[in-house]
Formats: sequence, C-alpha cells, structure tokens
Amino acid sequence: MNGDGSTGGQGRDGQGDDLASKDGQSKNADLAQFRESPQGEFLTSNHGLRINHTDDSLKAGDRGPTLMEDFHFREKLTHFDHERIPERVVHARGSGAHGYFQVYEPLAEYTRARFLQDPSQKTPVFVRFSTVVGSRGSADTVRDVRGFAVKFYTEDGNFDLVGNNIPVFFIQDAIKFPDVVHAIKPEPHHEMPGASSAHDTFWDFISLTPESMHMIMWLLSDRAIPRSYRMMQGFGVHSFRFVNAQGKARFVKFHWKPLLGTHALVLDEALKIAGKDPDFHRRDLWEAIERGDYPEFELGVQLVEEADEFKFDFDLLDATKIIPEEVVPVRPIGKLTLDRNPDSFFAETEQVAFHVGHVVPGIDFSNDPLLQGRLFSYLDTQLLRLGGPNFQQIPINRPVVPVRNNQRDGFHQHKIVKGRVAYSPNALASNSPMPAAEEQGGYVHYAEKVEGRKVRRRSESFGDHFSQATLFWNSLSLPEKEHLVEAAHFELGKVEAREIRMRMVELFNRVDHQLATLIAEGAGVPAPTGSAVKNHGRSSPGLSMENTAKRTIKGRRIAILAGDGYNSAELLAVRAALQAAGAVTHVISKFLGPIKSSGGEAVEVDKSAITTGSIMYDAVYVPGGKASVDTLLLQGDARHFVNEAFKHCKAIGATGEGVNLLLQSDITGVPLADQGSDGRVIVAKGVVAAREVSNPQAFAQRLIEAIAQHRDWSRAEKVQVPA
Ligand code: HDD
Repeated sequence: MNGDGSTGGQGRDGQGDDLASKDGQSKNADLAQFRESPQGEFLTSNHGLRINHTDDSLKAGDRGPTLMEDFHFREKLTHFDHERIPERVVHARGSGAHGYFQVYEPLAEYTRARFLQDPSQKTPVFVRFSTVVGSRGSADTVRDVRGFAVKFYTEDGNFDLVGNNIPVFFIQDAIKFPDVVHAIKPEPHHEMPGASSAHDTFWDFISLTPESMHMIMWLLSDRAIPRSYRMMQGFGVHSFRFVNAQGKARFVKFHWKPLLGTHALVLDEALKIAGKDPDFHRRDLWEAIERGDYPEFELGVQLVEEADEFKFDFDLLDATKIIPEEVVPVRPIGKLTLDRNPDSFFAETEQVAFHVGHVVPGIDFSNDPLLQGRLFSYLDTQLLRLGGPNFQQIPINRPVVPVRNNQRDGFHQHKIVKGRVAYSPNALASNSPMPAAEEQGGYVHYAEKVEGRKVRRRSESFGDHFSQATLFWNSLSLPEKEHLVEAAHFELGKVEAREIRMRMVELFNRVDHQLATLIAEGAGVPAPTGSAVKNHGRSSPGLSMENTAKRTIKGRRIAILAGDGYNSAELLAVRAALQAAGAVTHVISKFLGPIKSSGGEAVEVDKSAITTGSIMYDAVYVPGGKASVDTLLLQGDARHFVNEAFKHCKAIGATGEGVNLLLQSDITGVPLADQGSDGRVIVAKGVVAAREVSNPQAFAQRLIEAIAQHRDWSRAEKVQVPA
C-alpha cells in the first residue's frame, strides 16, 4: 500500500481487487480475524492486564466499603452499563444468517453488476429476517410484515437488497413513514399493544389513508403469519433499474421465492405460539441451518423496458402496486443458500447495517418517492444506532474490497491511515486515492432525463388505490379469503372506536362488497347497503399461496405421541420414513428420558409434553401399543394435541391402537369408526389411519402425501372441535 492514500487498514493491505470472492470463502476468511473464542486463555482487562480475581470487589477490610481505586470493578461495570445500543425504530426483532448467492447464467445483456455474471462464483451474503412492529424481545409469530434484508458482499462493494415478504407498501411517499410507524407502534401513552397492529391508532390512520388498502389486504392475509422464515417470499418492492455496460437501462423488480414453498400458520396457532415459543421463527431458522437443512431462495426479476414505462394501468413508481406475474413473468436468475449461523447475535445480527443506497455498478434507482426517501433514512438511522459515521468498519458491515477515501476520524475510527493527505485534489500523494472511470468500475448514476416544477403533491398516476386490492382479493382461494375476514375480525375487534371500524368497512366496500359485508358482521357495524364499486373480476393466480405451495415435507416438524408400551415396529418404521423424506421428528411423552416399547426396546423422548404443543408441529402421528395409547387416553393433553392439530387442518396419522386416541378425541367427519380389523388405511380429510399395519412403509407413504399438502382445508367440522 502506498503510504499516501488511506490504507484498507485492519490487515487488508495488498488484498486489492483479487479479493473478489470467487468461492465465498474470502469474506469468511476476512471476518475470521475478528472472531475469537477465548476458551483456555487468561482473563484480562481491556488494557491487556491479566486479572487475578473477578468475583469480589476491592474493599477496605472484609466488611469494609468498596474502594475507588478498583479499576477492574469500574471497567467491568461501566462496560456492562453500556452494553445496549438503541434498537431499530422498526424491524427491531430480527434473525440473521450467512450464506452465498450464485447466478444461474451471465446477465450482461441486462446489467453490468459483476456478481451477476459468473455462475461458478459464490458471492457471500448476510441475511436478516425481521418483524416490523415489535421491540427486540417481542414474539416472532405476530401478524406483521416480515423484513427480508440481504447484504451481498460483492467485488464491486456491498449491495443491499432491503425488502419485505410483501411486495407493496402502506404509503406512496416516504414523508408519511413516521406517521404510519407512529400509528402502528404501541400507543404512546401506555405502550400497548406491544407488537400488534390490532389497535385504534393504526386503524385510525389506515381508515384515513386509502393508499394503504392494497397493503392492508396483504397484511390481513396469511402472508403476515408465515410458517417459517424459510417458507416466505421476499420482494424488493420498488422498481429499481438494471443498467448494462452499454448504458441501456431497464426497470427491474426483485423477487425471492423459497424452494420449500410459501406456507403460513393459521391465526389461532400464531397467537398461541407467541406464548409457547416466542422465538419460533428464530429457532426454526437456527435449527435448520445447524442440521444442514440449508434454506434456499431463488432470486427472480421482472424486467420492463424503459419504453414500456407507461404501458401499465398503474405507475411503476408507485410502491403500492405490483406488476402481476401474468403481465410480466418473473425470470429466475440465481439462488441464495443460507448455510451458516452467526457466532454472535449482537456483533452480527444486531450490528448489521442495511442501506438501500448500497448499490453497485449495474444497479440503479427509480424515482419512486418512497425509495428516494429511504435513500436518506437508512444512512441517517445507522449514524445514531451504531454511534457515528464509521459503522461500515464494523466487521459484519465491511465490504470485501478495499475502502480508500479522504474521510477521516469520528467516533470509533478503526483505521490508522498513514500520510498527511486527506483531501482532493492533491499533488503530494499524486492525487490518490483517485476517482475510477466507469470502465475501471467507477459508479456512474444512470443519466435519466428529469425536468419539472417543484411541487409538493402526489402524481395523479398514483391515484387508484383499490383495483389491485380487489385483484388480490379475487385471487385468493376460499380458505385464504376466510382467513382474511377472520383476521379483519380480530384486528377490528380490538379497535374500541366504532367510527374507525365504520370508516374501515367503507374502505373495504371499495375493494369488494362481499368482503365489506363479511367484515362488517364481525366488526359490529352495519353492512354497507350497496357496492361502492363494481368488482373488475380480474385475478392473478400467483398471488394465492395455494399456488406457491411445494408438495414436500422437507424441513417439516412431525410430532410422535407415545408412552411406555408403544409399538416399536410401527414407531421406528414410520419415523424412519418421515426422516428419510427430510422431516424432523420428535417423540413427545409426558416426561423426558427413555420410554420402553411393548417388546422392551427403548426410545429417547425428544420433548416433554409440557414444553411443547401441536401448534409447534406440522403433523402428528400416534403409533399403536395398547399400554402407550391407554396412557395417552388418560392424558387430556394428548387428546387436546389431536383436537388442535385437527382444528388447524394438519395431517394426522395413527396406527394400531393409536386409532383409539383419534376416536376418543373430538375429531368428527372422518370415518374412523368404520375401521374393522382388515388393515384398510383410511385416508380422509388429511387423516391417515390404519388398525392393522402389515406394511408400515406403505402407510408412512400415505402419511407423507398428506403432510405434503401442508393443510387439509376441507375440514368444515374443525369449528366444532374444542381446542
Ligand atoms: Fe425500512 C429498516 C424494509 C420503507 C426506514 N426497512 C428496514 C428493514 C427492512 C426494511 C427489511 C430492516 C433491515 C435490517 O434487518 O436491519 N422499509 C423496508 C421496505 C420498505 C421500507 C421493504 C418499503 C418498500 N423504511 C421504509 C421507509 C423508511 C424506512 C419509507 C423511511 C423513510 N427502515 C427504515 C429505517 C430502518 C428500516 C428507520 C430501521 C433500522 C434500519 O433502517 O436500519 O431507517
């Protein structure tokens, strides 16, 4: 490194452009120097002094006062007192993971971004999933938008794709962001509710903000209670630009699609999990990565020629609109794989700083006023949250390429830059570091032609707030529609001011009359007398989660209820088949420890009944064994488990005497009583049961098919089941 310009600092000298992370290892190696595990080392103070005693403060006599000169005591306590940094104003609760991204084929025709050219190149990434409303300690499964923020450590610098799991937003102009956030956050006088949109101030704001109606439809849908971070889509939301080496630009919208399919919880489940395991999504992500079941997401793009900018019946710059996939297909361009958990939640997941302004050559902005405002807000927020302008030097935020410029000093400056030159132009250091021309990798903004008068108003082309809300409603399957109405009943049910509920029903009536009528019924306000608008009747199949489901049980959690005296052949065969298909199985019994089969074999209990519940599983299987099932029959918890799984439309399997537990539960509408001893497998409404099991593998196959459906919505009887 020449001594005149700034160095990369921190041991990075000489790494230069060849740091391009061909195999995804470079970033890891780069960060490795910051990782430490001091096991087996001596305890020291922060100035490097070996500490000889840390369990008692220095006192004048055994019972005397603590002495001022106890520098170790003061350093330890002071550091502790300063351990917290401000949590994010929004998206405070998050979970992170490392991984890599690989493009499928060179995209030079569309973008000059170097990380999108070479299919053999693995670009390291750090992803942070989050909820929006709750504070850092809030529950994972609340109804909310989920953040899906990806930092790509590319050879051109970092590219941050800071998206959500919903493709549109509440507002069209960033100047309203503080308003929507203040409205949805806990109410300021009493700080309630902790992490929920179900309260007066949020719905008051929404009822006066019709532009939010498309987003509201998504927020009330099952998308807002995902089954797992591994099973939700992600969207860049805004129109961005791809620009190729010839300077040709196209609009681009980014989509992430999970390879496991898009799945959701049901509302009752989400509410209960928030109590039973508030870390449900965080744990699910962590455990999947620990067991090598790496979450994967395909990145897709919708590309629109600049010439086609005005071809749509909405404005491409309006973040409350999607481009339906039937109009512009999503083209898959690459895959993200998450294969490593962070070592330190604070250092990585908490300190990671995303910024929509972190772009690389080949990726540019549009004039979407929401995006433009974000370009200001993210940098501003990091300055406060991470304590100054050097936050990009924090290991998780550092690019894998050298950073050299004339910016100096500030809180927590880690670099020791040699030389006296910190300005440009300069002759003393041959004018270095010098700007890079475009062909040398310098970022050149797309030269979009812009002209106009200064106005503080919304474009008329942003004026239609309802057509796409109606499109969304029309595209849902019947169960999804029922869930949306139920969600509205929950949300508005918690709104005390009747006039807010009335205003909301009026807005829903502009989406669809039937929708408004159904919502009004549960919200305790009169149904609208007539339609405010005629439903345009259009739909977009890609909007229904039913059409994005993948028929696999990979990564699903299956509960096996058993006690002493279980039938070993059945349990082991079915468990092995489920595991072979990629599922995670847990034997659940009253207490931890081994349980013994009727033949004397033992199996280890994975979870005791008190720590878990059907809500934390995707399916349940009850093996036979008379003593085991007789014990379960005496336990209300076991019957409740089956009832609740039934109510939540999950697959249920039983073999041998296990069928008795289903018969003694409140499951109705399944012809279990017809079962003779002829070994027939009954498959009805997602319940798979057989008295005699000559071929447990064949039985397991039927059960796997049922679980792969995710839920069986045909259970009309579920409402009668007490659970
Ligand atoms: Fe934002 C965080 C996504 C609009 C201002 N936002 C934040 C995060 C995500 C999003 C995923 C968490 C990043 C992380 O994990 O650290 N935000 C979005 C999307 C939006 C959006 C998809 C609309 C399309 N946001 C938006 C607007 C503004 C902000 C209009 C302000 C004008 N967002 C912020 C912020 C946060 C943030 C206050 C809080 C913490 C942070 O940035 O780092 O600056």
